[in-house]
Amino acid sequence: LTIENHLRQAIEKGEFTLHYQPQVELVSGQLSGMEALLRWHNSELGNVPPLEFISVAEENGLILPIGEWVLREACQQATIWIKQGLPLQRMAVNLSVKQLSQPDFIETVQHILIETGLEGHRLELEVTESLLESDPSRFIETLTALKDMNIRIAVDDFGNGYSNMSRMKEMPFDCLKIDRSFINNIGSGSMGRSIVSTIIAMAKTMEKRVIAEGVETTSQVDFLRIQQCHEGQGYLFSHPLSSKHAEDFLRQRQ
Ligand code: G
Ligand code: G
Ligand code: MN
Ligand code: NA
Repeated sequence: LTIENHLRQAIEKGEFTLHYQPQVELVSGQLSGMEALLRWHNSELGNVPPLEFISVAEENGLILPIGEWVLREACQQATIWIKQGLPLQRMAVNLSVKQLSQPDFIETVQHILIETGLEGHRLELEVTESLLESDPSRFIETLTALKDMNIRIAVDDFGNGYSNMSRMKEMPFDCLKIDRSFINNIGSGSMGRSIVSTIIAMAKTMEKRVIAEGVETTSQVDFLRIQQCHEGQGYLFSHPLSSKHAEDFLRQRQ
């Protein structure tokens, strides 16, 4: 069987799980949220990394049911943790541009929030910068409708793709996630640092929150704090965790 055939059956066979990676406020050290990350284990293929199967799923349309499964599962889990009084402010979920392009996407999200009992302000949706490449205006309506539901919108992998200030300004984003390749270069010279501080300054000019991805060292955190980056995510704080380990992590922070 090809990866595609296995992927078709993966939801009904219960082969997907979510892992959760903590996001931390850099000044207070408090947990701000968790990002849900999709994991696929198939008995024949073993663990297949998202980078390998998400592009396949985007090509054959399976990203729609898979993405819906992810959103429902992440919202359900967030509701459970919040009801238990655990200190989770927000759950972040990755979206494919394909999902956002569906005419019924807003209805789907509304339905899942009602079904799972999660309040809109507890949800953050991550879209990639590639959204801005073709015709970003066609997404403004959808993003605005999400904002009207108090959902936060984050631009993932920021800095990697095409973006310009004027287009960015028109888009109703709340938050920029600086791609980890830039964070990785903080320690390798003044050029790497000045790129990061420029991205942060640009985000602040646009009045967006900034999250640094792929934070691995304390010296990176020190630099990011001085630059007044709001939040960080990365192995320094925690690897992505299974739901059980994520729950333990939340309990320790209670
Ligand atoms: O840990 P990691 O290997 O999970 O993630 C690799 C890539 O897969 C990241 O770019 C991440 O955004 C993407 N990814 C992880 N989970 C999901 C998901 O549920 N939906 C989409 N569209 N992308 C995801
Ligand atoms: O594109 P997105 O931000 O959704 O991707 C998240 C990916 O980054 C996941 O594959 C996750 O496992 C990975 N990741 C998270 N923290 C770190 C880190 O500190 N270093 C590295 N190298 N990868 C990380
Ligand atoms: Mn992401
Ligand atoms: Na990213």
